[in-house]
Amino acid sequence: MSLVKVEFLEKVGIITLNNTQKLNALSAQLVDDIIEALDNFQKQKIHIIILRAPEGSKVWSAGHDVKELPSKMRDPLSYYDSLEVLLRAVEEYPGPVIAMVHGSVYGGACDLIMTCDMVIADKTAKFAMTPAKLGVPYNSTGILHFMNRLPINIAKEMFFTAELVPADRALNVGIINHLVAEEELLSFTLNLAATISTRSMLSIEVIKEQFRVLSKAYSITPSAFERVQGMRRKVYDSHDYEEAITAFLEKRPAHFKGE
Ligand code: YZS
Repeated sequence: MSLVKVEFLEKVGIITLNNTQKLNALSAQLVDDIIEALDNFQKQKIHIIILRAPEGSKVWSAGHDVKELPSKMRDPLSYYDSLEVLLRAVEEYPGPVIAMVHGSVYGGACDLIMTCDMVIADKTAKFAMTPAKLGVPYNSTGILHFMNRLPINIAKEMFFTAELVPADRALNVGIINHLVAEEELLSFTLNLAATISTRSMLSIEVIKEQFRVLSKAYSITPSAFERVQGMRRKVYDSHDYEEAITAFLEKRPAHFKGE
């Protein structure tokens, strides 16, 4: 059974993450289902996508499925990890992908909404970037997603504190494009999509690709890349990573030792 609900409404493809029992944690199966929905919309030449959770969900998505994170000694966020595959599919979709957010958004799901082209939210929306809570060495492409969207001090605060940023602050710092009343969330998002749909999709497709390519136009030396990977490896080989994942599964706070 698919973990997403797929609709076509007013020229827009709507993908609803629909595994609320697991708080829409981004498991490999949920990611596969989102990607299949995107592929089908692309084949039907549907240019604008809305990504949402079921109406009234307290949690939009709890982030990466922690139960699917590898145990110690393996990179938890390598190139082919399901979250990474999903983020690339959203970035490469040949038209705008709009995140419509009601409820809280954690970790990898926060990276997902940063990767979407726009974010529309209501006052229940909250956003937390959680790797430092789970002892995860976040990957450099993920850091770049935040650097490209937010002032660096704000991005660092999110990563360092792992605290939820409430909707009004998220609007002020630029995480979300528009903060709208709960009852207007869908109509506002559909109106925005309707405006975009009157414009040239040929033009929009290449502009999105230009933003993608130019926002990644950083070069680093091989030794800098290898040094960062080496530092990340120390983290995913550490006691702290193992302890944080175990603590999550045992539903208790993690005790970090810094090693
Ligand atoms: O006990 P059961 O089996 O019913 O399962 C519980 C939770 O274990 C499960 N669950 C998750 N399972 C896998 N991956 C998750 N991310 C996840 N989150 C929750 O869902 C069932 C219901 O959860 P409860 O905790 O009982 O629900 P509640 O008391 O309402 O609390 C909801 C929140 C969202 C506050 C709580 O579940 C929570 O803090 N979840 C973890 C949120 C989080 O930190 N996500 C980040 C995951 N990491 C990443 O995305 C990146 C890799 S990173 O770490 O780098 O940011």
